Amino acid sequence: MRLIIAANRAPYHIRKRDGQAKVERSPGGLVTALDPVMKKTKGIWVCSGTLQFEKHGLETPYDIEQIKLTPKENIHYYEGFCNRQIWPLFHYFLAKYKLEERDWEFYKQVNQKFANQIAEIVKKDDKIWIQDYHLMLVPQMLRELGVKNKIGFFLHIPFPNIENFRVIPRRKEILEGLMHCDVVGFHTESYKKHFLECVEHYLNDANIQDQSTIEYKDTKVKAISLPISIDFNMFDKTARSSRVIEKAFELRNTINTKVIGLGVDRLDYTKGIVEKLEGIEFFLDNNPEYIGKFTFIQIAVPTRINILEYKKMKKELDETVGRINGKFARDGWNPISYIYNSVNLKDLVAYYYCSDFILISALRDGLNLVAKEYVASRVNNDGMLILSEFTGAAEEFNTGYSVNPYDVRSISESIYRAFNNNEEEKEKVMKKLRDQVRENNIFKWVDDFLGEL
Ligand code: GDG
Repeated sequence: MRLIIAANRAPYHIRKRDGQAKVERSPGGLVTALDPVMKKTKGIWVCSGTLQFEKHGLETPYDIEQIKLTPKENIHYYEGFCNRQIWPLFHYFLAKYKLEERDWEFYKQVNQKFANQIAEIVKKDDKIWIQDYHLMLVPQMLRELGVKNKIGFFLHIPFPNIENFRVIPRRKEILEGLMHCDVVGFHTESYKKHFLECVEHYLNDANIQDQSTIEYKDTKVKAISLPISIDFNMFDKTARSSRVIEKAFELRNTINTKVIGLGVDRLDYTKGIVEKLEGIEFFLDNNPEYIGKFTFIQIAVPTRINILEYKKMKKELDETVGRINGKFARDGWNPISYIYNSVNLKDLVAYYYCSDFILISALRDGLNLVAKEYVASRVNNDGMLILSEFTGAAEEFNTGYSVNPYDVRSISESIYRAFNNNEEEKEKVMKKLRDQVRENNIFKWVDDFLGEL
């Protein structure tokens, strides 16, 4: 069996170091997970892009078929339909939803380009696995092109309830696009339930059995919930390496406060970074005895920097950090240490390893891989995962420390507990979480999905 993956982003990129170009695997759980299967089956990864591997004399471990997007396609398909329509709406940010009529035509056009490309390369026994909200029309388009292979689809973001989903004028076309898959996967039972509710409401001919199988016209689709995971052993091993332990020690020495808290997020309004910092401010306002005793490190990775909403958010974040640090700073100490950049994997694990707690305050998040990476990096069964109840991961984990990020008091109380909970209790929780992630790792996720397919 050969696997064809279709995803918006490429699994490899070109990195220039000391004047030499090298192929580097793109970060993120999905690529890590699928890379071994792709190498083994000599699969093909279809994505958008114009990376010139051959021109630089570079080889990738398996074929990458890139689809070149025009500037207009980038604006209307990627920035427009994907990131100004689907992204805010599926994350319940109705106020940020911007309907631009033309976006839809470009979304269809790019999905068609993907379908054409796949139809051209697919062979009889291949399985096709389409990733995420960028490509929801591809399954139907493939069938229209006569492709009979097994088709799977996985949605990495939440599937919203009907009251949000109904806002999209093209809601029916989107559902119909997915009806041509054999398997459609979601992170949680709630997302699956929302999807089935929308199917039932908008597709009159759909017949849903056992809350999972949909018969629609002459198609049969199975909806499943299967939360994505991480390469547990890789994080565990990295956290035990001398380079990480040294770096973590160095960080603790430099920071030099009793407690270190951590936040790691893409700079996106869904991640609730400003809300998190306001929670920290509330904590210090109400517990002044902790002033000078803890530092919160926030790593915010730039993304989608061409979209106005993201530019505004960066400005708001800069101002919030400045205001809170200005309010509490003394004798060279600042409550918030803010990194607006991405860090390399070993450094990231060192941050996970050295912090007493991680605070994930997403206002809405499909799953949140950072939660699982933190757990996998806590090789001494210590640390604390404070997790927003609005993440998919919260449906899977019982951390004992959940927060409502809209409520500064809830964030503040969780930080208080990070200082005051007894170590035995924390260890018990962390051990259990580690067992869960170790067992339900990313390789099991891939096996389970392909098994269903
Ligand atoms: C989408 C959904 C769902 C972050 N900073 C650095 C860095 N990262 C890596 C993390 C993690 C990834 O980025 C972020 O994953 P998340 O799951 O937290 O969030 P999204 O990017 O929004 O992902 C999400 C996911 O898809 C998978 O289905 O969980 O809900 O929104 O892997 O480690 N990596 C490095 N340096 C950084 O500074 N190396």
